[in-house]
Amino acid sequence: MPRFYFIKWIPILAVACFVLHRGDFAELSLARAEPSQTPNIVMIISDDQTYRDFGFMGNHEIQTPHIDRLAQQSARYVNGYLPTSVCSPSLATLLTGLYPHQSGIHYNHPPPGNTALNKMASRKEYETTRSQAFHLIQNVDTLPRLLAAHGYRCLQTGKFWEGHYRNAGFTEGMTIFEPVPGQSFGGNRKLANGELAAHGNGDWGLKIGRETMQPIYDFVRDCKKKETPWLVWYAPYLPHQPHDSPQKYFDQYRKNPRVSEQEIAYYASCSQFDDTVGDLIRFVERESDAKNTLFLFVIDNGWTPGTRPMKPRENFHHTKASKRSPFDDGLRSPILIRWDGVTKPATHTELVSSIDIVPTLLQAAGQGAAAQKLPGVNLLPSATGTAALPKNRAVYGEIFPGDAKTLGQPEREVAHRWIRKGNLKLITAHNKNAQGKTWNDYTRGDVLFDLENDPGETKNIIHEADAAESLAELRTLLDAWWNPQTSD
Ligand SMILES: [Ca+2]
Repeated sequence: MPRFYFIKWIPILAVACFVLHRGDFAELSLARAEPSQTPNIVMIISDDQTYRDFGFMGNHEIQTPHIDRLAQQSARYVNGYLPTSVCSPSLATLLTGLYPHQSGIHYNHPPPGNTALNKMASRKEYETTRSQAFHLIQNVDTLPRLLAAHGYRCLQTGKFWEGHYRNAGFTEGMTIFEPVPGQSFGGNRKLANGELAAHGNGDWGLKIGRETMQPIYDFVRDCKKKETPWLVWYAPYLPHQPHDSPQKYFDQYRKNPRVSEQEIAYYASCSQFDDTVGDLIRFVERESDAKNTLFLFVIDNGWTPGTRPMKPRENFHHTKASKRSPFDDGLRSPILIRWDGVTKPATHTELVSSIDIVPTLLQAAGQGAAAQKLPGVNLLPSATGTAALPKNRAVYGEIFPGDAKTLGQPEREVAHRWIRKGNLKLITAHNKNAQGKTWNDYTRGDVLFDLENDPGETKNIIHEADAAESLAELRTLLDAWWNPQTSD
């Protein structure tokens, strides 16, 4: 090669090397910046815990160090709401991304209701009757069904009201709609002929957390070995009653004069639950790939201990204004999202809802088209710090009796609708009886609260003149969301 040729090529080679070099770096930085399209997902769902009852939410007496640590590492949505305040329909929203009136799953117990189900003569009759509602979950694009269609393995553990885990599209699970001999803390009903039936709230799945974490550990290890993305539904029957935690959890609170008798057993169960969350997260950090795992935390509904004791003596009734009610003690939950290297630890004070969780998780798993069909908002842009949430968003929900009289007619069953926008919350009353009472008599008619000045929701301002304009706006928004008109 003549010398001038070589000289001529030097700058070109140098530029090519530089470009290649830059390209290498670009590829590396791209690999760091672009999250996996198939992150593993852990859904951690507390059962019956009031939104305040965590260290990170301002309760200085309760001990929840592991959830506090998760919160510290997460995008923290501290003003989260649940569309409804009782187990089954709230969990159904976390499976379907739909409001109860949209999925049709607005009850704990399908027709003819809990009392009538428990009076049935045989397990066969009980199971046949309860099964008549399972088409509602079988015929919808649930989160696990959509993920499984894209190569995920999805494990159900704990609370699950939809019969066999396969009904909701899980590929593996613990709940099989069969009673559990000898299980004392839930899952069974004893029928008139002495047979046990699966109560419908999780049966074998309820062993998770209370007795063992092994099914999750085995599942995650196997998925890792086979390089399969996975989803874990961890919804233990905690801190749900019975508040029968091991003694060490009671001992944490017995000597604290600021913790009342009725709080001790409940707080003990909260701490027991918190320990299991710590075990689960540590396991994923140690044996799986925490960098490629999205942790999602939410409560299914609130539960505030009242002062009235129950049997056994550790148990107390909950306040009327918490579980099942249209009030904040039943309806609020912090929502936490931790995805290391993708989400940013930060506190978000805008209103969000558990209706946002399924679209957020679908988006994280690269299924944006499915996410966009749902009513919720994708929280990832705010969680990653790339876009703020709207400041003036309204959140919505609905309260139904625990027992459904009918399927497919939510307008005939709904007891309350509610909307919160800014500091104002409107609760409307529906399907009143002849005495003008709604189910459980939570409100007589519609009520409006200013949650900034009245967080306990005790002062109804619906007739105050200066609230009239806001009230009209809330009514318009609520009706545009869902107006439950009956045909008669
Ligand atoms: Ca619950």
